[in-house]
Amino acid sequence: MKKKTSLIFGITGQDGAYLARFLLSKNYIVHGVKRRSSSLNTERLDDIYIDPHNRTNFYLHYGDVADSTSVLKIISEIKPDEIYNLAAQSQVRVSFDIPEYTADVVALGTLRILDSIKTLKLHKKIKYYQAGSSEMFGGAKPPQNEKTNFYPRSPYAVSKVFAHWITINYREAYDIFACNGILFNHESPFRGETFVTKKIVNAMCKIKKGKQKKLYLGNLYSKRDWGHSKDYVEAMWMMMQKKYAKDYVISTGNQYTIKEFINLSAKYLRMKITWKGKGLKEKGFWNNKEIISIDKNYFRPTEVESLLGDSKFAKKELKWRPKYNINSLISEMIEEENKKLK
Ligand code: NDP
Ligand code: GDR
Repeated sequence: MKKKTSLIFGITGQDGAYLARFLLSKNYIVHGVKRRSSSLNTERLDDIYIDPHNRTNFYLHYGDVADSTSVLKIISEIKPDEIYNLAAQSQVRVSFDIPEYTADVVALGTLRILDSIKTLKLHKKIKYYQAGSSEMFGGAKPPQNEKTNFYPRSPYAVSKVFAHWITINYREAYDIFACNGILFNHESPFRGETFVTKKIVNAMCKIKKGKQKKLYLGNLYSKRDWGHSKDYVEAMWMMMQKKYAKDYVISTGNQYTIKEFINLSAKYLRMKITWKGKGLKEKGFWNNKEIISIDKNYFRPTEVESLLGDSKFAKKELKWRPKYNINSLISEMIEEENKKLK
């Protein structure tokens, strides 16, 4: 049987790295788009990015979703069966500092890919996946599912709402198989170091080994529904195997505060944290040492307080089930970080 060809925008990120491995395991030919950067950004792909001269199933191309000529050129050359658009300036806090850039990449980047498919008349061949986010629900009351109204609370989330609706618009207007995954937070050892779970795990491991003194955080009381990236990239692929494109919420259905995430990580590391004080003065102690403090710079101008996904639709239609829970997620992140520290 002819191998399927996939093209991943955002292949160098957390999900891109897991999705590439997953698709290779399904016998796909995988193409990925990487940005030019002054230092290497392919660290998460190192073990699959072996000798480029002896490869027949994995290829990287320079490109940028802010540059429509590169998007059009890559799609017209590869003519993939499936496109996964994972490219984004994905840091919510940073989107308040660089709102225009965030909108360009997240909102218009999506449009550039969809419009290339249309312009190249590849709408009958290519299936398109859009990386939507629970951040689009923002201030909406939990639990959130496909029928919940969006209430985005950051330039990032507003841009993702545009991306969501332009995906539906191109599906309806030009008959493109284009689906939106509305994914709740998902983490892993590959998670970027500025996201809260990875920041906590890395710091706690280092503090335990005496390699770091303190961890500074923002809001400890927002609640998130955290899954594992490996489970979530499988859901992306499952959506793309359906006959008709639809939109699906992907989540675990369990939520924890940031403080609970710290306590669970500490428990796994056998560190007993004692909490004292309130608000900006709240502090975490271990062995009578102050190891956690609040820094108001990590707060957001508008916060998303409570995300809790209801993914019954995906469970029914896709038969998707997460394999990880919060404890196996945390233990894997800690084990991998400890290996690095050795
Ligand atoms: P990452 O931030 O780890 O990865 C983002 C990827 O996009 C990187 O490969 C990055 O490249 C690339 N990228 C950034 N800007 C551009 C650009 N202008 N042109 C081309 N590529 C670009 O995100 P995740 O892997 O965690 O998430 C994947 C997608 O899913 C994102 O769209 C994110 O918004 C969305 N999402 C993520 C969730 C999560 O919890 N992880 C939940 C819901 C949605 P580089 O490596 O060079 O920076
Ligand atoms: P989020 O993830 O904004 O949900 O977006 P992040 O891990 O950045 O924040 C989660 C919550 O933790 C609070 N928080 C802190 N966050 C960070 N980054 N750093 C801190 O020091 C800190 N202290 C407290 C935040 O205020 C927030 O409430 C992620 C990204 O992957 C998006 O791209 C994706 O769309 C959503 O998840 C679903």
